[in-house]
Amino acid sequence: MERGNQNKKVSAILTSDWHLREDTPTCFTGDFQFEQWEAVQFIFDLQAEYNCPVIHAGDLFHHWKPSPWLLSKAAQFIPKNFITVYGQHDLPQHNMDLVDKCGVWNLMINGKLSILQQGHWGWSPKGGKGIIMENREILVWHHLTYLKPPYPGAEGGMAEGILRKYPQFDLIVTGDCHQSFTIEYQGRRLVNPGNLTRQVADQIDFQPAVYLWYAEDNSVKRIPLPIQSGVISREHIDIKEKRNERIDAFVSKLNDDYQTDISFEKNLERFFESNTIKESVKNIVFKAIDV
Ligand SMILES: [Mn+2]
Repeated sequence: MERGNQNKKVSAILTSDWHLREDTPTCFTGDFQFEQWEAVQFIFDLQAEYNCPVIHAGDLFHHWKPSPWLLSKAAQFIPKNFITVYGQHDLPQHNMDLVDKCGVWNLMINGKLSILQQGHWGWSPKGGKGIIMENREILVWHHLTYLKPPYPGAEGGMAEGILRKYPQFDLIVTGDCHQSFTIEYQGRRLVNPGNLTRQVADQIDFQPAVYLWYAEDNSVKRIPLPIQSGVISREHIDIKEKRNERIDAFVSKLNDDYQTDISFEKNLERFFESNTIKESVKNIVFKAIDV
């Protein structure tokens, strides 16, 4: 089936934040493994159809240490010509010095994917080079990027600001923010593909997607991924909210436009960004909470 634009050549498939996992997210009432592997298979088939690279912007696994079963499944079903960077979820204790312990590393040494030199979580593009594809320079970056801040005081940056700040790149593919969007600025483009599967109740209306990228005019086409309907529940959150008036009162003070799925880990990251904490201390904390 032809999904792309018939008279243009697909140069790459853009995707991010697969967060492959063996357990079922609390909000998910359907068959999560079915949904996850169907999405992976869909991208596998797209890659076979267009015979182009698949560019993934980080967080391949939900936890850096996948079980042997999850690792084998990933090795079996990951699309060919798969290129990624490390997200914080891929890194033991969020530490680049420990990469040889993680699942993504295992897939790399077994030839299932390639890992770019730059663009990992915590990296900054100062003077960095992108990858060149069909005369276009591409930055793949696991960096929180959004159209509006997902929560008050969000680190990272606004998508247009990032495009303006790094004019050397024709295409910037970002990961970390679990929303799906693209913007264009003076012929250059940023794509934040968003996550592969819905793993939090706030994504009840989210349609996961990948983007086909056309180098010739730097355009994209959004391709929705197959999903089951009616399998995301807010019930566990609603019950909690009912039981706790104090939290209710707090939540009602928050701006409705903000996502409320900030994790404890995300809060820690924010704390570390805005305070001067020794690397050795961060490592001990991340190790203690097993990220
Ligand atoms: Mn992520």
